[in-house]
Amino acid sequence: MAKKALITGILGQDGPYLAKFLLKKGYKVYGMIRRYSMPHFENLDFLDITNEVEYVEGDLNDESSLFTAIRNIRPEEVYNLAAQSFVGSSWEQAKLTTEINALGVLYLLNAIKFSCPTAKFYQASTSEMFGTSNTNGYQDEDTPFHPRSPYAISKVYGYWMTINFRESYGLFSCNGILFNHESPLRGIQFVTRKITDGVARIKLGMANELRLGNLEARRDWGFAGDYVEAMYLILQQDKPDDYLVATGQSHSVKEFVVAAFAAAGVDNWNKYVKTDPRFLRPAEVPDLKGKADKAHKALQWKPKVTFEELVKMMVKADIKRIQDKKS
Ligand code: NAP
Ligand code: G4F
Repeated sequence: MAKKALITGILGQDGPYLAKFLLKKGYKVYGMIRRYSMPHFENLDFLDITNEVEYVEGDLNDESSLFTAIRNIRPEEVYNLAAQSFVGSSWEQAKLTTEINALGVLYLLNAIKFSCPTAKFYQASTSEMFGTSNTNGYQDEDTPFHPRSPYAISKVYGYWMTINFRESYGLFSCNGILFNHESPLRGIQFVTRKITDGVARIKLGMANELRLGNLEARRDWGFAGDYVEAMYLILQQDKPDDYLVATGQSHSVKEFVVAAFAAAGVDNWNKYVKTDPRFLRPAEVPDLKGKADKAHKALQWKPKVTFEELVKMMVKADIKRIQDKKS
């Protein structure tokens, strides 16, 4: 019998990459979707797996929908990827962000505890929890948290609740503390995709400027397709535990911009890029760079796609996407 995995957040960036990876491994994949006014399966279509996933209705804010889904499916593995994941919106929508990202984790853990306690649970935790904190210029599993946004604070709650269910009830519940990971499926609001989409439009003569916020912020950017493999590996270990997943290299937003313009073959990037205070945050996380030694050793996980390859992949995909729409 095929193993069953339930993925929340199936329509986002990571959900489709993880689903594709698990389908290749022979899993039956269930994807949780909330009620939508307009269907949006583009990311699953992009990976050609829309019809291979079985969909279940549910919302992290609706406890009973989670109980029903867990009770009916009885999955071996649950990957909780659903979230209000955009840091920038979390100041304006702090309550909603907290309800989904914090309480949603509690509801899902409770559903597992009461309806299928053998299910292994993966929580999508984040490097944002570190905020301004670092250990000799890096963050690792021992670096204390200093969350700087309602988003990061909500994720700290989910992180500790995941550990608490492990320690209190013996659940196989684990955190992946993932640093920024990107792809052609990245939401358009996030800075990498905003840049590659903007550069593609400039290249094709459809725009003549790109407005951004803090160009000096630094992130440890990896490829989402590599990072979902780490999620899977975390749940295959003998004991539940928490792991940091990162490339170990950081680049500034400006460096990403320069690389994206170069990938598109457009000169003079600073002619097009304007800084705009609308995109500055009330409290910034200036520099994230992860030390993933534990994941390298215990999971035998290493990222494959380099920063330069990632930027090129995203720029190429955005140029193609726009050209395909025009034709
Ligand atoms: P994403 O593209 O924003 O996808 C999140 C998904 O969650 C969306 O499909 C969304 O559904 C769904 N969702 C939101 N609220 C929900 C609710 N109340 N009930 C059910 N589903 C809901 O995020 P991602 O980049 O794939 O990231 C996956 C997870 O990893 C998130 O939890 C994120 O916080 C975390 N994370 C991401 C990164 C990163 O760099 N990407 C790094 C660390 C951690 P709709 O499509 O209906 O809006
Ligand atoms: O792409 P971002 O919006 O991602 P951020 O805030 O790092 O969060 C992402 O990664 C986290 C992991 O560390 C996830 F947990 C989270 O769910 C999400 O996936 O912004 C990256 C940086 C920030 O410092 C921001 O201030 O880029 C800076 N930035 C500069 N100009 C901008 C812009 N960000 C956005 N979104 N838009 C701008 O115009």
